[in-house]
Amino acid sequence: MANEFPQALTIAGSDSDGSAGMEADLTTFFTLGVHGMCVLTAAVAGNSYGIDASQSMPTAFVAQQFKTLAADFHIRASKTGMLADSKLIRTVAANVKDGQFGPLVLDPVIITKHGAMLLEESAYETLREELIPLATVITPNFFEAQKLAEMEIKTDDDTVTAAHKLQDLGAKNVLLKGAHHDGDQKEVRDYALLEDGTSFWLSAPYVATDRINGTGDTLSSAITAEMAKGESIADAFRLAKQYTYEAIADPIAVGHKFGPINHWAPKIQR
Ligand code: PXL
Repeated sequence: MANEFPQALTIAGSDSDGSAGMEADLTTFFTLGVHGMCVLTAAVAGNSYGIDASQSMPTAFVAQQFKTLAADFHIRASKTGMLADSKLIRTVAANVKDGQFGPLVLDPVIITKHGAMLLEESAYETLREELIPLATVITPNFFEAQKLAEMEIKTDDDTVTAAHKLQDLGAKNVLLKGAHHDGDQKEVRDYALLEDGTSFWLSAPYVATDRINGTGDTLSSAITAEMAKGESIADAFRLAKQYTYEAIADPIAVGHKFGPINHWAPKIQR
């Protein structure tokens, strides 16, 4: 039997509570009908209160995971999550640069919603120089976009400018996720800037809930899964935004504080 079933890869850290990181990525791939594979970069000891400890994988082992997967599978799209430090970023860049794992969705994970650092500050430059130029898609949140574009984002115009700066750094398509910190907020708006210069805003209702761990991982994984199934980038953005909104809107009770989103909730069309 040929190797044609849609296969996607996450290059990410494991989060022991299953709400974020690699676990959220693989759950998203699975529920969207894509076989998920993983290159483990790091692992964190986390629960719904926060992250207590974190450990990076040796770069030689990370490189071996890529090699072993490449020897067998037909991976149609891949994504990155937690990359921890410059050494790991360089290892990942060296292994994805010839495109054998399909187009790359770069989720430039820097910090958790609750303030735990998942990327050393000294590695921002490495991310900018080595990985952003390899990205077919980059999905920064509001905070990450400000760091990587080196500017403040206060208005829609600032958002558009930051997205263009990220494109100038080499990312072909940008989905810049809007802020969601205002209790009176009605919607969360993300800005999409495509390779051909066209752009559009994506909006979903704001849901006031603490159960949003893994939201960014899920959005970037859903984009990756849709690309692995052959959707266009614009459609992958739209489908992923809808999937993520539905997973937030119907929360499940897991843990005492900041829970996971609900990957069973989305009504999936295949
Ligand atoms: O959601 C960002 C994220 C990514 N990767 C890992 C994480 C988290 C957040 O907790 O633990 C491993």
